[in-house]
Amino acid sequence: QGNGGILYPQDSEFRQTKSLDGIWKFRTEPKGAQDLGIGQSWFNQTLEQTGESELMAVPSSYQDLSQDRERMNYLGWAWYQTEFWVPVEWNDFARRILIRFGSVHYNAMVWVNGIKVIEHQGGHLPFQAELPSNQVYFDKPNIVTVAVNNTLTADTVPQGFLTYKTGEKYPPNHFIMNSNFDFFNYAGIHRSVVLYTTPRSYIDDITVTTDASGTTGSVAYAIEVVTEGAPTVSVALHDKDGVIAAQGSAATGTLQVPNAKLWWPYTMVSNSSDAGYLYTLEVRLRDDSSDIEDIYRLKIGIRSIRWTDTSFTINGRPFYFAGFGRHEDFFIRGRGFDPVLLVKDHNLIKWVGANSYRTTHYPYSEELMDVADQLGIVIIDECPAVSLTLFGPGLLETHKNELTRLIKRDKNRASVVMWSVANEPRTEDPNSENYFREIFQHTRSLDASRPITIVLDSNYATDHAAQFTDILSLNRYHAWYQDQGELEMIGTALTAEAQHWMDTFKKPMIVTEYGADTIAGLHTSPSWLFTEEFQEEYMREHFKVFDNLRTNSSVTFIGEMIWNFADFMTKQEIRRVVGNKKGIFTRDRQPKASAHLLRTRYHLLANEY
Ligand code: BDP
Repeated sequence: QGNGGILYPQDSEFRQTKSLDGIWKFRTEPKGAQDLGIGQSWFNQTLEQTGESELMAVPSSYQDLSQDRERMNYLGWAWYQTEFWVPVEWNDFARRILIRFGSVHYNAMVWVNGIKVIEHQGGHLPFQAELPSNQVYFDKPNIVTVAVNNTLTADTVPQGFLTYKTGEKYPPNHFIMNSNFDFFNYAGIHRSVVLYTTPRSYIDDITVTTDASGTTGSVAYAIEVVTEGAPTVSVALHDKDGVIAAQGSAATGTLQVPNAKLWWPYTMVSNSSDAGYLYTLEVRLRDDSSDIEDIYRLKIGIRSIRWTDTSFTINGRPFYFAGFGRHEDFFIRGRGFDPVLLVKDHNLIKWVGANSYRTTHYPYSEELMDVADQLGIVIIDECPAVSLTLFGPGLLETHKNELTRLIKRDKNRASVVMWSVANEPRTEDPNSENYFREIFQHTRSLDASRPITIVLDSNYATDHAAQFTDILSLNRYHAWYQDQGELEMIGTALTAEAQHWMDTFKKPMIVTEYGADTIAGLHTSPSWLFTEEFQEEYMREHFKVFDNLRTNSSVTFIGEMIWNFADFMTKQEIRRVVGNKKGIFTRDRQPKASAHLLRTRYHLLANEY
């Protein structure tokens, strides 16, 4: 983990991909018999031979597909299995065969034909293993078995805490997993599984940092290759028409692009075809020890990001975030990747006129990030460190590793303009100070080209982490969690607070969350908590404050993101009626009255910036 590149698999002259998505076999373990499958070597048998097997879709979360109530609360290893053929032409010593998982939540072990090929920890980032050609069959089906464990601990991100409930009111061995985050702990093989090949001498990683000054763009690049002989690397930057805009003939260098077509957020250009302009960086590798060649084509946007204590600009123009917090969440598939939902969501985002979102509270799929790049939507890219508490050394190590891998995956994306290292950690705890000092240092050492933020719900006077941030990101629920229903206090509270944070830390500020649970179709007049009328009035009060802050010269206020884009699933608790209802869209993506209100505002804002 953390070593080697994790480029997205692609087909090219010298590379091939084969999807393993589809209907797999599946089973869980009997309650209280943890680790039964590993003990009985289920990876050496078919799941039918273990005595139980049901159908499971890949990718998908496994919870919502079953009629078994226990499945929703299941904790422990869940077993997946399928068969696949490897094309006989892949049986070639000049080729590597890999199996790659877009994401599996949370711990995973993978066996191919009974041999363990990888173990992996972490729910939202890709991982892969090479399959040695003497371990795969070319003349009969291969069997892949994946064991997935959704148990979180004090050292995982996010954290979870197993709690055994004992005493006469509980049955024997009664335990649950507590967590501080507000979304359902969906688990399973959440993103696509791909078998793919590369040449044996191959392009392992590409790092690109772009800049723009006037009409000239620059693309600094570094190519990492793994070769047997001496490598020759060359790069060519093609525009959308395939015309070569610049070329380089070394593994590292900087390409100058005169009259570059810059990557712009779609709200900042009048012609939508100018939004999200992507070049293709074609990287070629030749290995002189053989005839081996490799080619990888990476889509990149050329743009500049600059920030100071009083500004944030894209391509030299001030950018104001008008966006959302979101979730990868939908009926039945849970957190499983769904291209249908991806397209619908981005059509809704554009319909509302939002220019940005934060990948609350974990890295989203690579397919989704491609769409953001392509449409010109701005992303604050968040690591899965949500609601951290108890800042121990094990947690720090996991957290740093997740950041390393997130940045490795998303570093080349034009859409990503900021890293968010955590959401609502308990930063009133003095131990959080050294912890986040190290987290910020680590993140800066990996990428100095983007600002780094931490999303806080703390108090400016007792917070220990805001001092390290480039941009202040605040989550606030005035008149909702505190002072419930007292809409008239939003203006005074938020204005005073913004001023305090600004005076103390002197950084640009975004309100990254504010919101009110709203049951679609529930109406009262006058407004009352949970009604559509209340959500609208609550938003209007915030808009007034945001507009004052935007024009207040003593505060650099650079954005507002409503919580949430759509209703989403949470754990069971009495403050959540089948999930969190703060969406401006319902979970099935229909607008509440608030969506129309936000649409008017975001379109007006787009005219201003
Ligand atoms: C914030 C969290 C978010 C929750 C939201 C809420 O960042 O994950 O869903 O509150 O309570 O504290 O609706």
